[in-house]
Amino acid sequence: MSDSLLRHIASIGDQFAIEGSCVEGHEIESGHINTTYLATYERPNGGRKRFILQRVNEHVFKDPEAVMRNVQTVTRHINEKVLREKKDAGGQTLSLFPARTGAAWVKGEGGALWRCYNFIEGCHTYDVVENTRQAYQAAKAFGAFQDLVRDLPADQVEETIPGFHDTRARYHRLMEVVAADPQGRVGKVQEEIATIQSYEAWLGRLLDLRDAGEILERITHNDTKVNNVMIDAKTDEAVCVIDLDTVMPGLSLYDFGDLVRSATSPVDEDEPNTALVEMRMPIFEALVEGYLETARNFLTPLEIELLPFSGKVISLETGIRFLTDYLEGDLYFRTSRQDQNLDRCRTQLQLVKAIEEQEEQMLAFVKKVAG
Ligand code: ADP
Ligand code: GN1
Ligand code: MG
Repeated sequence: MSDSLLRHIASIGDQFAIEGSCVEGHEIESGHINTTYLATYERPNGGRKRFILQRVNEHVFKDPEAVMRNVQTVTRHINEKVLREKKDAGGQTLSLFPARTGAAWVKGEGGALWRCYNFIEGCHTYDVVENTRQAYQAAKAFGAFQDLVRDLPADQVEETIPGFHDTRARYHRLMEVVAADPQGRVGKVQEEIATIQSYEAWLGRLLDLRDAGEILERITHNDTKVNNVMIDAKTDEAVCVIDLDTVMPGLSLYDFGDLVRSATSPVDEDEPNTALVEMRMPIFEALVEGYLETARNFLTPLEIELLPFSGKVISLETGIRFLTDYLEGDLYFRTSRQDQNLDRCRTQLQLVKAIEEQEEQMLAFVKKVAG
């Protein structure tokens, strides 16, 4: 921890109504979007308390204040319900810690918008799921989360990223970027483009079903990557769903699908050796069991049947997004090395293939569990 980083973190944290002084701080780099610091404060009585300080990425979120209004609405709704119904997914809940002014966020240099959350103690987030219990717990927690927010009136939640899971629009955008080739990288990714094009027939299927009224839009999380749930380090129990910036109207299936995408592979999302990517069936089974435990009461039979497909479609969508960002010069997702977004794209396409190969067994399992 450098002195200048500590001073920087303290200069942000001190604007929140935290007692005492900032004695430790470091950056958490597991998310691809926001800037996240862990700050430890020493209280006047000598006790220590930890906080998360987070800068909303204003390149990704064009209206960061709308994001904050949503986060306020969602955290309040959940906290009230959990208190009233004692219906908590695991134990702790996420709350915004107020600024000294009483506001829910502070404005820093260059218009940066910072917020402060309670630190969820005793937990880890996993980029790669280690066992079926973690998978079961994560899916159960996201199902419970969907159940908690689905009664939020749609007019109380703003669309923080328009068309976020419009897979078809994501595809057309990729094709535009391929045509423009702003960084001269298209030559290197012909194979990936051809693979993506070969999937065009089914990539809009969930959207078509939504438009036909066959599957319903609800308020959903929309970023259910498995490292967006805090898992108890000792018991592997899911304690709290985090990363609420994209809670808005969406399809429950995109949430489940993103769990399949992010939890079933045994290697990191940016693994350069795609031969190591797999869709681990026992992890998928645990995801289905955990998710149905909390989501069965509101999912329709058609949605349940589409659970395996949802993993395939969001792996493709995410692959498309990584490739688009690679071709545009790595402007959206945080990268720490060259070709990282390309490697990320390739793992996603490998997952699509792995899911396609096992889709029948996946569906057979879903049918068995759903009865
Ligand atoms: P991003 O949008 O960049 O993904 P996240 O909100 O997911 O940002 O936060 C990034 C990481 O920071 C998470 O994966 C988690 O490890 C950690 N984190 C975020 N919020 C908390 C919290 N309230 N308590 C503990 N850790 C947190
Ligand atoms: C981003 O913020 P993070 O790292 O939890 C992204 C998701 C992608 C994911 C891919 C707001 O999630 O949509 O699926 O990266 N979040 C946003 O790893 O774009
Ligand atoms: Mg995150």
